[in-house]
Amino acid sequence: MKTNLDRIVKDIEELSKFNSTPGRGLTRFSFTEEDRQARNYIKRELEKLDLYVYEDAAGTVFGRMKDYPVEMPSIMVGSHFDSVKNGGNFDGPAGIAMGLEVMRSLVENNVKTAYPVEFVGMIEEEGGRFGGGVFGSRAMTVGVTLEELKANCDSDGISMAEAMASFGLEPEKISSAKRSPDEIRAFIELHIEQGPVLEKENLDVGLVEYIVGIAEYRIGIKGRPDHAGTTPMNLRKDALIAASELVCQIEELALSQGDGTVATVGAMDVFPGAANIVPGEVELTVDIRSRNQDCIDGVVAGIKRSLKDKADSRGLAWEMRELLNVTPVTMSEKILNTMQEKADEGGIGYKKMTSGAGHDAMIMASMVDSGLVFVPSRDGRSHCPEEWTDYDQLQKGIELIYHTILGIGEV
Ligand code: HGY
Ligand code: MN
Ligand code: MN
Ligand code: MN
Repeated sequence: MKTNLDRIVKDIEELSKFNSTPGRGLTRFSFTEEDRQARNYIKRELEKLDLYVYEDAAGTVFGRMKDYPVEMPSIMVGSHFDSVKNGGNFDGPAGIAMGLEVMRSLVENNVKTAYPVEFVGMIEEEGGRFGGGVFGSRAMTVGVTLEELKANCDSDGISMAEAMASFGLEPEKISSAKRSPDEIRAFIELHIEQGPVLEKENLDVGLVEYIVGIAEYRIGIKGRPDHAGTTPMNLRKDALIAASELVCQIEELALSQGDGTVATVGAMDVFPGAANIVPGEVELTVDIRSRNQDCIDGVVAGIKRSLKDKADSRGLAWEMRELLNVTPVTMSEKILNTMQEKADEGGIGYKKMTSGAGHDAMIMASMVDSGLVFVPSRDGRSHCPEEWTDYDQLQKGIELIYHTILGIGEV
């Protein structure tokens, strides 16, 4: 083993302390005190290695090897360090621990890689606070606009731009986070599988070939709040009835598409939200995923038809705001082949997989050669306090990426 298990354990355990819901899973939202504590831990670890440590305008943390020409593209390794609400300790931090431990091991073993290796720790991948997600990677690749930062608000109505400014960032400079493809030689992420396959098949790692496309929307349905006792049923403009019919139709739309298409209404708010008031307004989210873009488009079109029918028949208004729209992605074959080679050499059991979860790697893959390694999730659980990966399994994934990086120079 070239990596150090104790340091990997310490990274996960230290990062799990920066949590706004102790005892009720891990919650670490972007641009909060918990974010600050986590990023300071990460920066301290990077600074021990004499790396060039910096942040971009999106708040992504980088740690780049110094002794290479500045214009040389880097091999980026890492993941995200924000979390969902009441989530687990490994979704994101497993990849952060990988990035830190790979940097430590390369520096410690005085390895001269063909390209400078650069740690990357991103934020707001989950979209847990502002919706959408994969923010750090989008800022680096397709770019994010100041308008988006002003439009996306958290549940307290604070916009991303305001949160970033009070966090000490400069949202008006967000376009400076955009990189050109020739600055990055490759991006490699390690992530927990968040599913049951590797554990069931007793495999060490998953080598991700494809990542599903994701379309995420916030839908608003506007009717009219009325007295629950005096308003006859046929005169109501009840937004919740329409929303409830829509939720059932979304399930049918997903089932009708095939190709493993899934759709989820994960959140719904009813306004004013009192027992004796006819619901005047409903806000709901819908998250649609498939490895086939036509299927995603089919569900979206079906939702719009259904909303239009309801609006016409019930006298309601509606709007559908896109939060995220990423097409299905194929990971770099060159990197996948190198991973396979190194896994075979290291006696690491693997299978090629499609990811049903979204990751920063799917955004980076739209611009540069990208690879994604999964490590097993106990009982396939994730986005919950039960989320767990055995540390020796995590270390095997990290070892594989360490050796893959050595191989990329030859790719
Ligand atoms: O939603 C996802 O798939 C990822 O966990 N952000
Ligand atoms: Mn994640
Ligand atoms: Mn997640
Ligand atoms: Mn991810």
